[in-house]
Amino acid sequence: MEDVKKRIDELVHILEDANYRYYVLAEPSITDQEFDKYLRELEVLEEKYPDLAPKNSPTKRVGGMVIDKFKKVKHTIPMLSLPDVFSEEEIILFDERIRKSGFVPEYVCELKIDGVSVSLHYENGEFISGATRGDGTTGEDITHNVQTIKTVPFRLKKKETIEVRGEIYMPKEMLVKLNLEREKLDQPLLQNCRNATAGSIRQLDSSVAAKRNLNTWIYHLPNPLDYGLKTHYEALEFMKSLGFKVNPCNRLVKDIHGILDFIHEYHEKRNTLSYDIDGVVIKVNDLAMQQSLGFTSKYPRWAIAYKFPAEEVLTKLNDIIFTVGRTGRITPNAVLDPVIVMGSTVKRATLHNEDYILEKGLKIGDTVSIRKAGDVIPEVVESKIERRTGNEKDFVMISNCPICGTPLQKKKDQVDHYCMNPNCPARHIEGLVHFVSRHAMNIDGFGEKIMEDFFNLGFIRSIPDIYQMEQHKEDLIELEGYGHKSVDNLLNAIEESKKNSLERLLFGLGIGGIGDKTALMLARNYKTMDALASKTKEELMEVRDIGPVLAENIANYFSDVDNQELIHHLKELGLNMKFLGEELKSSDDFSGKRFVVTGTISFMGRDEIEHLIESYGGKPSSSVSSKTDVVIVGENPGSKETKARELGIPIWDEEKLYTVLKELGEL
Ligand code: 3B9
Repeated sequence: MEDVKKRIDELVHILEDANYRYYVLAEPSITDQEFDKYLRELEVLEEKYPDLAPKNSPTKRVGGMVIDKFKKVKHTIPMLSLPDVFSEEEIILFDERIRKSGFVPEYVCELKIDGVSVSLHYENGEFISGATRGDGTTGEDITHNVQTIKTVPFRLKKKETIEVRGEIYMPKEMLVKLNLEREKLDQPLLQNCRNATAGSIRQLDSSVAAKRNLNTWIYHLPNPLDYGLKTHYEALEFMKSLGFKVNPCNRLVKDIHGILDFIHEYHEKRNTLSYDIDGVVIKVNDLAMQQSLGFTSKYPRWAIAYKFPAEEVLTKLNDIIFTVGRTGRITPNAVLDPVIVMGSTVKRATLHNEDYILEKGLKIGDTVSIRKAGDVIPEVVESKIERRTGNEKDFVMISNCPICGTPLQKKKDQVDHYCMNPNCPARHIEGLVHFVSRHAMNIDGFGEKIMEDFFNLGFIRSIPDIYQMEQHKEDLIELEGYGHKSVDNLLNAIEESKKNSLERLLFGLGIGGIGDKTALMLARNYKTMDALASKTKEELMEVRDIGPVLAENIANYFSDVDNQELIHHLKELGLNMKFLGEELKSSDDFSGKRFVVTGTISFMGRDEIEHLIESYGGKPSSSVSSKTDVVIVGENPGSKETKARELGIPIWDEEKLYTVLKELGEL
């Protein structure tokens, strides 16, 4: 037992040290394989001897902890924010005001990270808790999510009892990745790193934050005098020496010139940083000086935040083109000479609707300014009227649908135009989107937006067109947002989808009344498309669960010549038309995990839940033990819930289960 305890301590030490060297110092000391080996050894020991598992174990960093609500945390020392200034004049005034009080200050310049403020507490060098700023007085306990951030030390290099504050942020690269995923799933894009960070740490389940690659910069020590420190810069150095990630760009400067140099330097370097900054923070270095300058009702008098102006670049508005959404809504889009704004190329920008364009008075041929104020989505700000040559053309809203020619309509008191033709081919977008969607052909990287683009460009107007996209490869690469790699990936995914089992194709065709479950049942029963297509209504009705309406729909569908041709065409294009056996679905939430369901779940029967868990490769079981990964708790749960809480096993309430199943498209 003593040996085990010693080994656990040793492993914790090795892993945390490796973590620190890798993530904080960026000087890896062991290989990933070694790290994984030690981590697994520790996991095994902790599983076998749960009583010996340390509270702050590196195994906690992988996430999986679920809380049922955010606890409020009162900040003993308030968490203040900073007054914003937008010009260099205001910084000069700030400096003058301080010097007029009789001080000769030195300043510390820091970067203003576009993230979320956090307070971290340690006791005897051990990580205890993390909280958001909230309103400055009261924040929320986000310990479970903070634990997953690799740069937050679990053990300090000295056994201090201490609070430090800083910023949690998401690297720019991660936001891009996340938005690519969200685009595929047709979820709204995250506007900036701050929103993405806030969304990640406001999750009850820490597995989300664990996957978001969150990071920290620590910049404030609330009780510097307790550690004999005299300046803010010393406080930064001290926090660094304890193992915190302190930004290496921080700079001690002598005077206003040093401040302005720093601002200019980082305005330039801004796009080369791996994280988003929205400005620079300037603080009086001397703590005694800070103290005598004091506070206004809201802010310290010894610090300000200079905000960078939003980057605007000029380019030419070559055209305004219209796209039709699957609801018939018409959207005007600016076609621009490609320009780089905040590090990414912009060729198109949405102009929302007619009013938006008229309010801005945009003309085709105008030089326009484009802004991406730390945000992801580019915006046309205004026309540069002084650059007009007289050759610009007025913008005229179209009056007919660009796809079917039907006169457009504007709904009362609304700004958007609609094509109201229910048979407008643009409406087919819906069917096409359904065909490629996750539960149908599951073509990775093919969201609604992309389908709308391809439809409007005329590349895809029917299902077979999807399988003839190769011929548009070069055109696609030319388009905004579809690089070589993403086009290759998409074409590969399309090719792969040909191999899908019959039920996916059946569901994808959108035959009235055939949901994914019915499609699976039909595929299981008839094995091939031809067998199904040859059945009469009466024959179909012999199968359990197929009623007269559904049977008729199916028989009608296959007797329609157009549909027969479609299926023939798809066969020629190489699509599989056979049932390939039961498919195992997968999900990080379920796969390989042991579940216990207890109590009554209002929206689903116990059997059905257990069946779903199994279909995702999870294992339902009836009793709670240390091997249980998740306990799903419904109404009147009883002793299993108590046991789960005692063992610290993650608990999903109805709401959590609902969210997970909803995300998987099971509800
Ligand atoms: C109570 C960087 C940011 C930042 C401070 C920052 C945001 C805020 C701040 C922190 N980036 N630095 N610094 N790089 N985004 C300077 C406002 N300081 C405080 O929150 C703070 C709080 C203080 C002093 C400072 O003293 C009091 C003690 C008791 C009552 C009232 C004040």
